[in-house]
Amino acid sequence: MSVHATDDSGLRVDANLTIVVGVVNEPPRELELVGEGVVENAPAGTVVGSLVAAGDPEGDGAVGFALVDPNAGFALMGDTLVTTAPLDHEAAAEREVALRVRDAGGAEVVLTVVVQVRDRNEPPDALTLSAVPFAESGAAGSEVARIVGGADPDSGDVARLEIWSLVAGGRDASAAVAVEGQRIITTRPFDSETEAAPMLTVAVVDRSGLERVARVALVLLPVNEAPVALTATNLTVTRASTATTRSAGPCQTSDRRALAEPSPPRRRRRSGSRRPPNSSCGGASSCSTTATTMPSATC
Ligand SMILES: [Ca+2]
Ligand SMILES: [Ca+2]
Ligand SMILES: [Ca+2]
Ligand SMILES: [Ca+2]
Repeated sequence: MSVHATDDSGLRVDANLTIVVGVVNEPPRELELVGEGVVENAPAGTVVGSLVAAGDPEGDGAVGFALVDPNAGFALMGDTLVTTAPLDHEAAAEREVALRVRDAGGAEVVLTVVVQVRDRNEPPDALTLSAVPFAESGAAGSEVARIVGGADPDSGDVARLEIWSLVAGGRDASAAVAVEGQRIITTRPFDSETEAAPMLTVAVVDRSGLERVARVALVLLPVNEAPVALTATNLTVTRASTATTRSAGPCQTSDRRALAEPSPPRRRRRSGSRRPPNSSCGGASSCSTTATTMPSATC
């Protein structure tokens, strides 16, 4: 390099300068992660890829890597990057990992690689059912259970809710309940005498068929109900004052009269006298009937 200097009177002097550029070791300028990333939810220790440094001016390459944050979900095995915990694609589809890269001359630089966390279909979230007590004979639309959870974690996937059964096991399409938002409601009245302790099974199923199942015992409250019409067959009526009972044969007129009217006080019979039969029941104190509806049936 040539330089010159000139004073106020115009005198000038020229000189040649030589600049010597010293050699300084520089670290690599690039870092690549060779691999296909990792599938979400893969177990700890899954290999993510291999680290390859490049762009070192001296061409001496990298001799060591170190994680800037050793608690970021990754670990190093030599120049191989592995996971230390399952990763979630929906939480972060890409993860940046900062590494300290050192060359053979000891020059260091911090460079970053990007880990691709690949998606996979996952089942719906856990499903919880809580029973809501409801009265028998109530109108359709009564709430019997409430749903919590069951959302699908995958983007664009919507799990559908299905009623599987009102009894333990199996899939009963004839269930007398339906889904209304986060509620399970009746589609008809229930009867506590014939449907005591119904067990409800509900599932959420995603588009690929992955499912979560929940069960709950419904709380059906009995209601005091009016008596229903009484029908009797082969009814036997026994007069308390006698010990014998007949169970066969239709009632005769005299039987009805005897049962409908109070018996007169008994007179003392003379010794040796005999009471004649006074009815077609042969004097029996009881009879049977195959009819009909109480209380019109008097025998
Ligand atoms: Ca270097
Ligand atoms: Ca996920
Ligand atoms: Ca997923
Ligand atoms: Ca899914």
